[in-house]
Amino acid sequence: MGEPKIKAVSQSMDTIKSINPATLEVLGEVPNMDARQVAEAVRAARAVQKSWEAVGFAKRRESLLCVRDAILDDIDAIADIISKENGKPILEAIGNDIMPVMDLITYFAKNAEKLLRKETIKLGKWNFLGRKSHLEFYPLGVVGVIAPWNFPFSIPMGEVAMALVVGNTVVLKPSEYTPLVGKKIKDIFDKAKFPQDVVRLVTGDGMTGAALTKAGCDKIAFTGSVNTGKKIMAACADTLTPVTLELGGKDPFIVFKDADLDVASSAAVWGAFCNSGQVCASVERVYVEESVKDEFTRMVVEKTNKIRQGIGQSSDVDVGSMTAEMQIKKVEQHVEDARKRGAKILTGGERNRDFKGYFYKPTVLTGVDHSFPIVAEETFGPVLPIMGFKTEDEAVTLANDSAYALNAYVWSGDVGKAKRAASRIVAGTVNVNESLFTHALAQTPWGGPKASGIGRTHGANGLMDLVQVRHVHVNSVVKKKNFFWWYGYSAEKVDMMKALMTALFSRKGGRIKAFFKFVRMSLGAKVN
Ligand code: TXE
Repeated sequence: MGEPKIKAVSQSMDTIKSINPATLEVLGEVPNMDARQVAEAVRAARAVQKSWEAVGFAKRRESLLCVRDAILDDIDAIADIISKENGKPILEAIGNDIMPVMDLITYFAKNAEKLLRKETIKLGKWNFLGRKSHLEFYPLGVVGVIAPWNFPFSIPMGEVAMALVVGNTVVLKPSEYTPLVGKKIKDIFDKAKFPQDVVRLVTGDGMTGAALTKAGCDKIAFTGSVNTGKKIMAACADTLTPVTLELGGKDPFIVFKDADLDVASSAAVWGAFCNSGQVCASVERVYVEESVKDEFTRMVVEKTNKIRQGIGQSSDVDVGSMTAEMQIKKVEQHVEDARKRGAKILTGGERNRDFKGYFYKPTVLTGVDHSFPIVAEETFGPVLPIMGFKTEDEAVTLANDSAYALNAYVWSGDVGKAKRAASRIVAGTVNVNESLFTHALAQTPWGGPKASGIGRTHGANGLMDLVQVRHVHVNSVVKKKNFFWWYGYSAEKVDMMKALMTALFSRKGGRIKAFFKFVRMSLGAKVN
């Protein structure tokens, strides 16, 4: 029996098999849905959107708290399928996938209404002319969520919950590598007694995702690779469908010599190898001040060698398997390339053959620079390249020398210095004396510039990405003279406009005189 086929290149397959990447056992299968099925799901989600919007914040809040209850009631089964389908240790399934969702639901259930409260705009001098403006926020409609496999629960659940709380309905397309977690998400909404079709699930491969981008959604929220992000943006351009794209990172980790090296080295090890390095916020490039580089590297290697690798469902395992064969192959290519070009592999550097599945040994290497793919491209695996720097300027320059800009880390005993460096790094998030973590904060925005994508998920900024803005402008003095710029154009009116410009903007004097000229002329202005 050959290896189960887990990713379709075309939709010749009716079903997709889900496998356990640690054991290569088949876990189940799901339909590989086509464009017709996807369009039906979007139509159904659209049909109930207005009624979901109309129930209001209080009812939606209560519904989401029922989702939270349903998760808590089923925590072991949810963690088990996350761990089995993705390969990560059970503690990470609970701590990094489920826990952030519980917190996110709690935060947005409580705060979404407040964050989207009607907002008055100060109009300055125009207020005196009786004008007032305010902003209202209302749902986009149907949001299509296209999800990855690295955090198969927390990424889609977070996006789905945020889209729902503001009154959108959702069509979710989980990754073809983790479709059973997608099914579990749908079960949770069913158990929480969500109205039918408010959350629809479409399972399948990239073709199913592509169909969703063409099915008339009002937004596509995507997390995944740069290449697919570009395809999605191009597909959405046709219908001017807005996109939020979270496309990963190549996060720098700067260690100044005054950092607590023991804590910083543990932070680097955890940040690089958590989830087998398949994290968009992974520590992917470490820069250490030269005078402490050897000591720091020694600590990192020592700690890496203590990591216990194994099947994720045992509770005493630190690093599980990777999720997909294509991903472990990418890691092998990057490490082999580095080895051939003279990099020093200090530990790891190969698959862990003690297991049947996709296990790669946590790997630490030096002797690399920015010309190596392992430093320049997103490896998305358990590798930790360490380089040196001499000055703060050099550290910042190295950190900024990347196609990506999602997230960065600065470690120093001098928080002022670390904050100064942080403010010079181009990134969506810069962490001082921290590792991973902030994706789990519902309150803070997630996303970054350059190849890391467009828009934000999480936080007030993320919520704004899921609503439309309506500007309402009210004129409370309805007199014709108040609209002197309307028809009835004349040479006097041109003069009057010029007087107004001088009165408002001149820096050369004559503003008061111009103002009175304007008032005098406006009294005689005629409007048709
Ligand atoms: O991603 P894809 P893959 C990066 C990481 C990894 C690489 C490839 O570097 O090595 O991406 O992973 C759906 N229209 N990240 O191949 O293809 C697909 O079915 C619409 C970073 O898994 O981007 C899946 O649901 N949808 C990342 C989702 O897109 C399409 C997390 C992601 O798949 C589609 C994961 C199409 N044409 C991987 N083609 C992060 N940002 O954290 C595919 N899909």
